[in-house]
Amino acid sequence: MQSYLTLLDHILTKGTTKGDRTGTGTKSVFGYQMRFDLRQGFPLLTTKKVHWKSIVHELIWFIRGDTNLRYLVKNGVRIWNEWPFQYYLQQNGLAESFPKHSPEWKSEMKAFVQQIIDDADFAAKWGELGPVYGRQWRNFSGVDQLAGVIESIKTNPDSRRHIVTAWNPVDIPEMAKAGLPPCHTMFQFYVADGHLSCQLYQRSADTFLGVPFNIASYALLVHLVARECELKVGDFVHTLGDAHLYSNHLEQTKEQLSRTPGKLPTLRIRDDAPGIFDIGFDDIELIGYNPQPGIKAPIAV
Ligand code: THF
Repeated sequence: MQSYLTLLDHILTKGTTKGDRTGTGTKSVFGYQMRFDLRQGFPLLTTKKVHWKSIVHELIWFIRGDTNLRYLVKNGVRIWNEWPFQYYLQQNGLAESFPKHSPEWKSEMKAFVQQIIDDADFAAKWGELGPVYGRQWRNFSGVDQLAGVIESIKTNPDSRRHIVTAWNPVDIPEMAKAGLPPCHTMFQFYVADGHLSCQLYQRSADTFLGVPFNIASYALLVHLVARECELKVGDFVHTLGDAHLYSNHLEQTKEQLSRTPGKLPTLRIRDDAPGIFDIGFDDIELIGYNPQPGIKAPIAV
């Protein structure tokens, strides 16, 4: 994970001060690439505790083609709450009464999430994030890209067209309403010497909060697809467009950089686990994850 820490340092020292959609302000660089050899261990950050459970559930949610917040919050995953909640406030003329990140906003969000859990009709109406990742992966205008790419890896491993794209220009306005246009825009698989590699193009990278999740999520996806295709894991190549540190994450970033990385954990998928489309949380096990304490930082909405 040294390459992640090098990226943090690179943005801190070389980044340009740049405004952004959320009004928070960032330090930013454009164009950056990291490579993680998945044979060396599972790339989950050890220099702070990362909420692994959220990563696994979010990926299962994508793989199942689900786009409603309900599955996530029922499983204790909070990372998508802000967007449908903010949309709910706006649509109900409440955005002014609940300034972002204020105590009232936080308690109102708690109530919102509880209602998503308790009330299926409310969840159907307000928990829907629009045609985000899960929809595009499994049903991009009728195309099941994930099943298609797995089939093409199996039948034609040398192909240079093993691509899944979440960037569906027709659907972007609908995604922007309650969710977000995809940050991890497209990915490509590559097979050589019996090993499966994957490269992701991420257009926008919240480097302190989001990127540790994104790296682990795609590493897990490579493991799941490799298992499905009877291949070993190779590299995860992470290519970033606008790689930024929010101005309210700079102190946390320095704290992160003062720490020394530990040994990487390993991933195990149970031998009797079903295929990728039916995989469950308990089929996936992370062994030997001994991170340093978490570092809190506010998410930009
Ligand atoms: N929006 C922004 N601003 N940054 C992102 O990284 C991001 N994502 C997804 C969609 N929109 C985004 C959501 N991914 C956290 C982590 C990943 C997220 C969103 C939020 C987060 O807050 N993590 C905290 C707490 C985790 C917890 O325990 O619940 C952390 O400390 O890691 C990029 O894909």
